[in-house]
Amino acid sequence: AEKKGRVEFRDVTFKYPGAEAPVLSNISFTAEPGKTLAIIGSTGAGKTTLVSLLPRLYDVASGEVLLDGVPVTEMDSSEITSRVSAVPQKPYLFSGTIEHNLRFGKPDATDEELWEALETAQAKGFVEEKSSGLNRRIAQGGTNVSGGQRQRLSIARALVTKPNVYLFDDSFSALDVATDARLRKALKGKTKDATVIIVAQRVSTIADADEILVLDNGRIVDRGTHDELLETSPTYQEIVES
Ligand code: DCP
Ligand code: MG
Repeated sequence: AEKKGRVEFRDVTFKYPGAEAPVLSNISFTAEPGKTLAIIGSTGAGKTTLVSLLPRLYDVASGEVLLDGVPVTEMDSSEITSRVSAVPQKPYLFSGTIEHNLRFGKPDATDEELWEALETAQAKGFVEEKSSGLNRRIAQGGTNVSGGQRQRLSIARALVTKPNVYLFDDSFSALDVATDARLRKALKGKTKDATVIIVAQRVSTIADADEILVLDNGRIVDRGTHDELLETSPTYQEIVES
């Protein structure tokens, strides 16, 4: 069967409600199953806004966002959430056990599936280190775990749902470079059939992506692989050097 999870943005323009100026203009790209698309750009460039349009946190002003050829505006929100897993820039953990937090998107997941997701997300050791294990209590907002642990639990939660599309919004920034690299390697093995879209700050996180979009002031100013952008994109070079 054909792999699912093809994401297409067609000439998308977006304004926040009440705002005058668009924060995204003429955004067009395709992200394919089995591939990793990365988005990089300075703070305020519109990266989070861009990835929020697929799960329809907002709807576009003009243009179209399609999932496997179907405009997301024509899909049920439950269908979108079952097929697209987003790890938000500020991951949200709620008051309850680790198990509750992990099962959020897939209540019937087995313990084995939870542990597998934790292993991929490099969070297995952290959960195993206390005898309460999966029953360990998380405080509202995840305030009793570190930022990096919150990110990894949130990544594990996304993995549990086994979606067609993963959106990682700056999900690796609180991790040290070695953990970041281990996590992405493990992730690659588990997301072979899925479409992976990664928003990143660090070039090292996305250097091996199949395509990188360089976003500046709401527009895609350059696109290509890491090696291509090093040759052709002054904006990318600036990010590399920063
Ligand atoms: N913006 C807004 N209303 C919101 C969210 C954002 O008006 N609810 C504005 C702020 C920025 C622009 O939209 O001018 C783009 O914001 P993003 O959060 O999309 O920017 P990034 O994700 O690229 O920034 P960062 O790297 O800081 O996460
Ligand atoms: Mg952002």
